[in-house]
Amino acid sequence: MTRSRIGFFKICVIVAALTGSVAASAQTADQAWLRYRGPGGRWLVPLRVHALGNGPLETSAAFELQRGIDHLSRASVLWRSSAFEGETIVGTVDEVRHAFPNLPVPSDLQPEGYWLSWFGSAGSLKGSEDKAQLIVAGADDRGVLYGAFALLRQMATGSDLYGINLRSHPAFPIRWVDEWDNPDGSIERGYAGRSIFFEGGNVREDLAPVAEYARLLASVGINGCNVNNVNAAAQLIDSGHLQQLARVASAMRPWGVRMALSVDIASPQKIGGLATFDPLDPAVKAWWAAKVEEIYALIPDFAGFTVKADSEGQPGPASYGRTPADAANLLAGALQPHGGIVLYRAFVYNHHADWRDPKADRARAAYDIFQPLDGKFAANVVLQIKEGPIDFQAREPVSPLFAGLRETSSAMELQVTQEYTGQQRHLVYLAPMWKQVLDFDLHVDGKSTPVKEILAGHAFYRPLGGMVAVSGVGRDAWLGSPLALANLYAFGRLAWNPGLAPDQIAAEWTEQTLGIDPRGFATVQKMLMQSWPAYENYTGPLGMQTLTDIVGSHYGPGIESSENNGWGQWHRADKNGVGMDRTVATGTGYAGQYPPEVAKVYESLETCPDELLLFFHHVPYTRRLHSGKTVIQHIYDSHYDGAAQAATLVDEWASLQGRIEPKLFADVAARLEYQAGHAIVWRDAIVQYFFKLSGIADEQGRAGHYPGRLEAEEARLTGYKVINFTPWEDASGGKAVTCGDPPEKVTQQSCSAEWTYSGKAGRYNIAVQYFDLQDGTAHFAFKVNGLAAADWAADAALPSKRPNGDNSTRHTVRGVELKPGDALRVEGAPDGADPAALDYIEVIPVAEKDSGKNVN
Ligand code: GCW
Repeated sequence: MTRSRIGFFKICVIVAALTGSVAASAQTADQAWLRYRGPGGRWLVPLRVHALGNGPLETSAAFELQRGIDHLSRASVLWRSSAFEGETIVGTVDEVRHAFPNLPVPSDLQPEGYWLSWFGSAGSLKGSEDKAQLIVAGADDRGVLYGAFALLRQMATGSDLYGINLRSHPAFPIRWVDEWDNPDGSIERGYAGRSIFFEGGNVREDLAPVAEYARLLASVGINGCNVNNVNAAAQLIDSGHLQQLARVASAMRPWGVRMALSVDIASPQKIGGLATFDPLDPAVKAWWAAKVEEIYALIPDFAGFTVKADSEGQPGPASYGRTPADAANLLAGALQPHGGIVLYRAFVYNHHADWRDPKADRARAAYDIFQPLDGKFAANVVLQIKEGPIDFQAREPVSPLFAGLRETSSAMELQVTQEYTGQQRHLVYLAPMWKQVLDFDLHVDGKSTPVKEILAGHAFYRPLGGMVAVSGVGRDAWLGSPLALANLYAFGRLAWNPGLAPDQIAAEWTEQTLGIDPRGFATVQKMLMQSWPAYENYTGPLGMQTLTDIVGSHYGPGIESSENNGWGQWHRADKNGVGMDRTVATGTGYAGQYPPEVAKVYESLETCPDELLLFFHHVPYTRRLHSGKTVIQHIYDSHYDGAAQAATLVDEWASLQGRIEPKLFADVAARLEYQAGHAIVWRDAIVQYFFKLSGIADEQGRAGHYPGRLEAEEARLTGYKVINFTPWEDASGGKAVTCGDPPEKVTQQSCSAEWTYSGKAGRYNIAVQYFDLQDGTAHFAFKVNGLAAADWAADAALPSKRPNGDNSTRHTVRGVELKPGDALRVEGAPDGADPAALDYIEVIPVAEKDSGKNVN
């Protein structure tokens, strides 16, 4: 039925009273995508919700539907008339069949699946037999809940429900999020404030945000949440903490989200008083069996354990010469009688590898360790494998281990929390990356074998499998940045249906979250889709990985930090070439871990795709890519392109002004402006680094030339001292100036840098590149001929206590009139341990139509 036809009916009617009240929590799911604001159109839905059963999940489903319908009906132009009677009916397929024996209720819905169906006319008259019935039927309790959310999603994205007949079920049984929260309330690699679960060593009193989080998770079909860091604190499973954790499980239970815990495999020794944690020791086995009994007595629907062992300093079975299978099976044996599972992480590697050894290769580790154990794991063990063989880089090939396990279930681990992808300060929509991984064809036995088919258990007939995202939500607006929530949303949607297209998911999320008109959400959808390619371009293209500080923040540029150490994220750049030789013929042999069809493609320089060339091959800078460019030229170009793309995001968002809530608009605008500035930091660091190392000129003459740039170290300085920078490439020309020396408290009142302008008279934007350190709020002022043109506070929370690429920040003073001879001056007032360090200023002509771009 078309929307215009709807107008012929006297429609929609009864706004039933809400059956409950929204949790009194400051942090709610409504602040993410469950806003139920609607597309503003007209649709048809019976407003009265009727639940057939009274189980807790069904009650949540009915409550949520009623709440959503109520909100949406207020937001939309609905036709109301008391003449329309109908109901939205919620129940399991059994309940629906029982209540409506004549309806063609499907008998073959898959677990957790649902069926949405409309019966009756669109606008039946009061008293007529032909009442409209919109059925939300679930295969089971969870299916009911997911069906209710699916219906709400249809409504919120403007779908016509009249005549709907929709069935759906999840592709994978395991759809979990992992939180890396510590008992003290901090979150490993979290960028959104403190934990919603823990504080001060204990579970928090206020768990309302946990319930709201579970609601958010349920809305996209996520059914498990592992609540503590995989670098697990053993005490969390002592009896006192388990009592507390039972409250967390209860908070999530109404939304069908089962709680899981990360465990320290040395717990029997650390908290159990045993002399050993040897997985084959009978006393250890008995300890775990009793511990698991205790857990299930408190949390009957406990989902299971996640295990990080023998990895990055965590204890593991290797201490006793035992295998990961021994450790996993020990826990699996304890959990099995209760229906629990073990997610054993394949992220096991030697972080003291010998970087001088050309055969050493961290990428090989997971396959080398776990593939030989295939078939040795208990049925309720799932290997949790990071999507790539290294560690959530801007781009990696798919882990070959997915193809190497035929008798072991596997789940793919990925990160919503943007550890190596901009830490939520950069907009990077990751669904396109995940989709590539899910669709990647591993060609097992010469047959088409997309990763998603392996995870679904179809490829090797496995009973378990799925997707797990390290989520990193915190108390700061869930993920800190509003647009970053698109990643959490997309994760859930892909874990439900890996066949969905990332741009479609982006549109869905945008429409529900921002509720803007079609032109508006097309803009946001486009921005999201541009963001990962842009980030890859200005950080680490050609499969070099994210060229960040890998021993510290994992945030700003730090190209050499990955070399000369045992962590194994090597790119092996030297004066002649770059890339890691992972071929079978001359390298580490990693390429040979793939099935032959795939191995062949990566092994050969001729066929290896450009985007992964340097992951598999060490090549001279002058090697020509398939694109026709040399490697070095591609490095230069991609960084300039990436920074320009980041600047485009600023413009695109600006075009939405007035059509988005002002607060949200301003928040995102500031973040994108920051990102555009930081993309320039990345661009310049990598370009100047490779320019110096290779000595090869940029065909476009940009490397080493920065029009309009005035270096702080060349200014007339008062108080400021010139410093040699570490790493050198993170400051323009390798030098900056600082007003005192962090991290000790700086005592200087203020310093200044002054230049005499010698360019043409005109109107300019002045970019001031400074370093915004954590502990203290330095202040800056920009003056022309002694007159203040701008001042601002350096109050951002960025990583690192020293000036470097993590905290190099750009502030643009717009529309300044200049003439030759003008004195341009930056004054920096340090505060705390922030020495108001300064890199340069850049005088950028205002284009005829000032686009607000920050690039030169
Ligand atoms: O990416 C690395 C992170 C660690 C993390 C580890 C892991 C929990 O830098 O912080 O530790 O991976 O996945 O275990």
